[in-house]
Amino acid sequence: MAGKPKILITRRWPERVEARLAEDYRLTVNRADRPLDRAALAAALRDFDAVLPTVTDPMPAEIFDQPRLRARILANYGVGHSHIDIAAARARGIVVTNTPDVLSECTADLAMTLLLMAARRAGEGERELRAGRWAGWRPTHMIGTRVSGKTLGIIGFGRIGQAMAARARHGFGMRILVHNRSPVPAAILARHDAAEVARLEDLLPECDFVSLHCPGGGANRHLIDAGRLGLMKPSAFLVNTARGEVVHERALAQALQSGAIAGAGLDVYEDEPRVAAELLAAPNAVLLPHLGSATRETREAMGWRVAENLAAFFAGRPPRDRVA
Ligand code: 8YV
Repeated sequence: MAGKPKILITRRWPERVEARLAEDYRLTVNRADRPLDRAALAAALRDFDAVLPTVTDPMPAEIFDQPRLRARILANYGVGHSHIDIAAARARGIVVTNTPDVLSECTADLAMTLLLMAARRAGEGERELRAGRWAGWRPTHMIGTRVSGKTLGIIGFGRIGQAMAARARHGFGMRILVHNRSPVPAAILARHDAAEVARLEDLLPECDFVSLHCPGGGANRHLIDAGRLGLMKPSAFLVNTARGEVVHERALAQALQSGAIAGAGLDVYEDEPRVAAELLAAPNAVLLPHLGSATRETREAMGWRVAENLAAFFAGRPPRDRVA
């Protein structure tokens, strides 16, 4: 038993994955399932061979600034890793892995859910009905926006962006425009009849819907700000299932309020789980609590993917999903 690596899961995980990890490692689980504070995360880096964090565990550079660290790997549960200062981890010789692929389909499903809900005013309609305010059918009641055949701009054309394009193009006959930090191979664009637009400023005015699928973190912080929201059509909708920091939240709330854009569907926020009062007050915003990957199948698959990365690392092989 003493020979097995000591690992920490910072939140509760699907039961079957926890059970398996408990067989293979000396496992500690944060059974309270509340976010660990800075001191607890710093202690985890001193006390465990592997820490398995999530989006609720901010790990800035300072947390690695301790004389003696035991952790050799941060096997992140999730594809996004902007909560971890990768450079600081690397500088201390700590490997970082993530869980790509297994959550692409479900996250794209949720982005499409938000797009449809915002366009068809599904949140507003449900709130009206549940409040007993529905006065019955009429030709002018709660008129929304047609989705089929419209133009969708996808910002960030990685795995999730492509899964979104597949749904929009082949399910809804949408025209797909793409903006990506590096050129997208022609074969991938061809699969979705997608056209690449080099400048965001040229893409935004063309779109009826804009969906964000780029990474979070410093480089993309406030990528969508007041200026860029101003380039969108007043009839257009913004969907964000990427990271809250990609959108300037206050500017978005203002754009929703002034009618600079027609609506938004959000799954992620700048300061989760806090949601700005201005967004809560906006009837044309559909707001979900970071549910992108929240299906039984995907959350288990994410766990198995972490387990695979850990097994490789402790066997001395390169983990499949190494990001640092
Ligand atoms: C998770 C996600 O909910 O993987 C991601 O990047 O946003 C979601 O799948 C969460 O971030 C896991 O840490």
